[in-house]
Amino acid sequence: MSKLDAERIPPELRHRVPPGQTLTQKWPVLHYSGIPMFMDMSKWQFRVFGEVDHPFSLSWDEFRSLPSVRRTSDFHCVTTWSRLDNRWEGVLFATLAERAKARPQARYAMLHSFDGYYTNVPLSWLMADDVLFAWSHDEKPLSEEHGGPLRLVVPKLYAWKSAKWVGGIEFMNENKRGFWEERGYHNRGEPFLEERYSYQETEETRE
Ligand SMILES: Nc1nc2c(c(=O)[nH]1)N[C@H]1C(S)=C(S)[C@@H](COP(=O)(O)O)O[C@H]1N2
Ligand SMILES: [Mo]
Repeated sequence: MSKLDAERIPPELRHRVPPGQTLTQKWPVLHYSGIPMFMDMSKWQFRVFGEVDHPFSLSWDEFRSLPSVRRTSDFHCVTTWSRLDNRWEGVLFATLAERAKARPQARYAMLHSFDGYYTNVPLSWLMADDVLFAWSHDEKPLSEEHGGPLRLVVPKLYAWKSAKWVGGIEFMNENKRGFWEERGYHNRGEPFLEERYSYQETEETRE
């Protein structure tokens, strides 16, 4: 971020804006391919599988009847924009992990989306109280272009970890790389440490 950009950020917000980021009120749309079509929500299914004692699938109605929460959080995209104070409503990742009885040796998850996208996140980050599968943003139903009917939100990692059109969680013993993580992006992606690219990885963040 240039000095001028940094100066445009109001002083009281600066601690919330990671290095190299600028603020936007708009909400840019970014994805690698197209928006998947959900012609028929009666066929939508959310799958929880892998290293769990109790794998399960949920229909849309079943997913919507899980206990839900509201959270307000900031969103940081690696392409250098940040959008503060997004209001989300949905189901905590932890609610699904507890229901699936993730095995003790499961330390990572791959999030799978209906457009073929996938992204990996350590469970220690996903179990945080601000990580949720959201169907609503700023009091409106989540639009298709932003991942509706359902997306993951991981506020403390770069936005490519927040899988849109998400349809499944795979619990894993070992970390595998996701779509962008295989294409030069950082395995972890912590914005305040500016973990943008894979060449910045350390022993700890690569495993
Ligand atoms: N399913 C899916 N999720 C995705 C992506 C994608 O291509 N497919 N792109 C990611 C990237 S790179 C970013 S920056 C954010 C952008 O979210 P937005 O379009 O809602 O701003 O979605 C992430 N989630
Ligand atoms: Mo991105």
